[in-house]
Amino acid sequence: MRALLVVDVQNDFCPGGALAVPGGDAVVPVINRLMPQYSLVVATQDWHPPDHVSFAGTHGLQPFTTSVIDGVPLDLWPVHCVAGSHGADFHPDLDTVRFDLIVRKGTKRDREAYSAFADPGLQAYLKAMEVEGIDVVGLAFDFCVRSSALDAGSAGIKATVLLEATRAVFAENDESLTRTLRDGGVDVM
Ligand code: VGL
Ligand code: ZN
Repeated sequence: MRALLVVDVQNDFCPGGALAVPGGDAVVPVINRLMPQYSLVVATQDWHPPDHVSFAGTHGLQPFTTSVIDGVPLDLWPVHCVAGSHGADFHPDLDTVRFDLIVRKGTKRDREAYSAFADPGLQAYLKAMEVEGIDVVGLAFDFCVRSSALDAGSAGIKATVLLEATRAVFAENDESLTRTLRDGGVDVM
């Protein structure tokens, strides 16, 4: 079976949101059209505590920088997708009734989690549902979509990123990103 993985199509990643991805909301109608074509649809939500380690303010640092914190390099962001906030809600036009499973990630204060597979639950679920391949869509192409697609491969699930249904935060990386993904065994189309 093939499943669709809808990554982080949340208000904060759409125009007007705290960590807006340029054109992020444009993926919504495309994803709504895709979902009925899959027998299984899994959605993720970035879901952070208010003092999450990825928030620049937690460290008194500037967002959109990378810092080494406790020995590990970490991308620092504005406060976004705080658990239960409007920014963490799915985009209002997204057909959420199509979701079979919702995975929340980045829920632990001290741990960043870009990948839907950061927690072993999703891999176990997909295995139980006999999913062999997933198509990955949503936001953002250069962070959570990328990381989820690469991790799927390590979990033994063939991943394909559908370019028409994803957008990047930093758009200038699109081509090198596609190369990185293909080198990691992910199809991009
Ligand atoms: C994401 C930055 C921070 C994403 C999440 O969903 O791609 N990016 N948190
Ligand atoms: Zn986040």
